[in-house]
Amino acid sequence: MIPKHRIILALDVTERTKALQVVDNARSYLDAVKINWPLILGVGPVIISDIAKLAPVICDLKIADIPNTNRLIVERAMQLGASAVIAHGFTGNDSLKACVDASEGRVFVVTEMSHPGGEEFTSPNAERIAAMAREQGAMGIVAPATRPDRISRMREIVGSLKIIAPGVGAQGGKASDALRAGADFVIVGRAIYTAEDTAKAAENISNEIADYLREIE
Ligand code: 3DU
Repeated sequence: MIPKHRIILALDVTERTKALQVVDNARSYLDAVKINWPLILGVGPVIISDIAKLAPVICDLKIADIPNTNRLIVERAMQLGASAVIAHGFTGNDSLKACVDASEGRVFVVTEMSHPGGEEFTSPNAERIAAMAREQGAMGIVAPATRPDRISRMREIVGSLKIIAPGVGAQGGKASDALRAGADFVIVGRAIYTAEDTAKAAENISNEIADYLREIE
C-alpha cells in the first residue's frame, strides 16, 4: 500500500448500493477501503471482490482464533481479493504466524483499541503485541488515533512497519495528530460515510492531511 492520500475508508455500511456509492464518491481521496463484518454480513463476502476492483481492500475480520482456523479465514479473504487482513494479536505468536504465512505477510495486527474499553485489556498488552507483530513479519499494526501518544510509543517498537490508525472523526481523534505521532494512514468511517456529501467529507480530511504534510516538508 503506497501512502498517497493516507486515508483508509472504514466502509461500515450494510447495503451494497450505499457501499459502492460511498467508494465511488470518495475514491480519489483514499488509499484503501477497510471492510468489516457489518458489510460482509449485510451483503455477502462477494463485496470484498467487488470493492477490490475499485481500490485495495483491507479485510478487517479481527481474526482471533487458533492457528488452523486463522489460516482458513485468511486464505478465503485473500482468495476473494483482499490486499491485507486485520488480526488480533492477543491470541499469541502461533496464531499470528498462521495469518502471516497464509497472507505472505499482509497482516495488520491490532495492538491497542481506540475506544475507552480498549484501555482495560488491550493497552496493558499493546507493547508486547507490537513487538510480536514485528518479530512475526506482519506488514503493520493498528494503533489508536484517539491516543496519539500511544501511536508514538508503538512507532518506537515497530520501526518501519506500517501503522494504521482508527478513531479519527466520530471517535474524537484528529487525522493530523495521528500522522504527527507516527501513523502512516488514518482509518475513517462514520465521518465520511454518514456525511450528506461523502466526497466533500473525504476531501476535508484529505485537505487537513495535505496541510500537515506541507508543514513538515
Ligand atoms: O469510528 P469510525 O466510524 O471512524 O470507524 C472506525 C473503524 O475502525 C471501524 O471499522 C472499527 O471497527 C475499526 N477499528 C476501531 O475503530 C478501533 C480499533 O481499535 C480497531 C478497529
